[in-house]
Amino acid sequence: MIKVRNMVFALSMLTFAIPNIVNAEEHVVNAAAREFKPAIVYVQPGDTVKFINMTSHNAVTYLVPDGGVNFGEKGKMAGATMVTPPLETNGIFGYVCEPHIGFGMVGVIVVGDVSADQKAATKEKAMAELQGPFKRLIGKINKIKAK
Ligand SMILES: [Cu+2]
Repeated sequence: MIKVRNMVFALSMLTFAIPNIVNAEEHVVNAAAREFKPAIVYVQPGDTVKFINMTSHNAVTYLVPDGGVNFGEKGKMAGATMVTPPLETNGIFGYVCEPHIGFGMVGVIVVGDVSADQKAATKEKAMAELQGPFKRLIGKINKIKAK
């Protein structure tokens, strides 16, 4: 009896999970010379972002929405390619290439619809928390299209 119940539970979880897996998209960002292209990416919750041409770069989050998962490893190169974990949390993820932060090699990933208030709050957080060249993320936040 317990086994049947577990099976039913497992199947119901599976049917719940499948649509997300099928719909999840992988977006590509190219680490071209000293900039991320595109530097602003709009994704849906559950999507991933794949960074390519990363041999001499990394992509490390310095700004994450509440409850959001960081990606990239501080002080470490990414390898040839790097894929973020599924980005489930709505909001703005700001990341930088640490070796090239001085060149403004930074980018943002916008997960889901972001309101003007959310955008303003993220900008405020960035101004309060980010130092020196990391403030370059603010320029990218300014260019995000709020909905
Ligand atoms: Cu770089």
